[in-house]
Amino acid sequence: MPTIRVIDSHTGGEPTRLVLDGGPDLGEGPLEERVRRFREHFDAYRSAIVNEPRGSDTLVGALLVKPHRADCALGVIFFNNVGYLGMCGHGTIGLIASLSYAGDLAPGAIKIDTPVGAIEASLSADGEISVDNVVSYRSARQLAVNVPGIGEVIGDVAWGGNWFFLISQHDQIIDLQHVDALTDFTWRVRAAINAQGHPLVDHIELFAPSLKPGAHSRNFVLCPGKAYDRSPCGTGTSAKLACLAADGKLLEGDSWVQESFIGSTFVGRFRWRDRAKGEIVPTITGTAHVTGETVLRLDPKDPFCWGIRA
Ligand code: PYC
Repeated sequence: MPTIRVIDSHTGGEPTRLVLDGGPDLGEGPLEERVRRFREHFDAYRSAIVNEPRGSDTLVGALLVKPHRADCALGVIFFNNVGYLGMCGHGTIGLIASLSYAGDLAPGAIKIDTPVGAIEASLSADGEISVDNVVSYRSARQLAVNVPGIGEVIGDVAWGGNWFFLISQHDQIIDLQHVDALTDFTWRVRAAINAQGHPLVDHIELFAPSLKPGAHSRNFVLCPGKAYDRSPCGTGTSAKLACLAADGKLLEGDSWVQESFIGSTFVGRFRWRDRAKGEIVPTITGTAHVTGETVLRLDPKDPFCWGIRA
């Protein structure tokens, strides 16, 4: 019977399932090509690994692959309940914590290939993990989106390894009691911004002041498969840093402490890559905890062997 060996972890509450063996063989070539192969020929593996009954809507999968870029030591492709991610910040922190747990990684820095560019992760002796993410930038400032049933919503469009619409002006209450209302609001906003000429925006991010000492902001991030990110979202925080940098609200090297919807935090910093173009290299710092080591069984007699798919 085919099996898949995984290590599970969570980063600030958001789970990652790292596939060590038994995943699909995507061959060689640039990782953006291998993602296409994954989607077109092996998508059932994605569903088997992260969807119910083995997983859940919040789970992000990480497939370890051989890197294509010569300066990278390993490659990774992230996926979720509905598809594939360009990059994943919490997932990279989970990947590093899991490799360290497995005895495959010592403290230090490692360059990692992803479908959207090379990143660098550093593991410190105390378990803290920092990720120098792909170049991030804002592509639209204060864009007005007409959302049916809600009205005009204003936000910024930014890239942080995935595309985000970032909204600070809203009347939503960002706490756990309001999760249904927040999901409904952000899901409608996503449909409207997609319809309004931004089809690639698949993460919607709301911000509010944080009550946590030391934190600069609290967020709610709706992911493409309609689950909210339990972590502060590494790529979402990168997109936020790009907006703050462009607005002159955060200086190069200064810290931005982003609190998640459930109270976990990432520390974000940036350095300019090209100030004139508003391009930054964000660094996201956090920690992850290993929650399990599992061998998934692909039982051909199981009617839900390949996961429950919409
Ligand atoms: O941390 O970048 C992130 C992320 C994306 C989706 C879920 N988490």
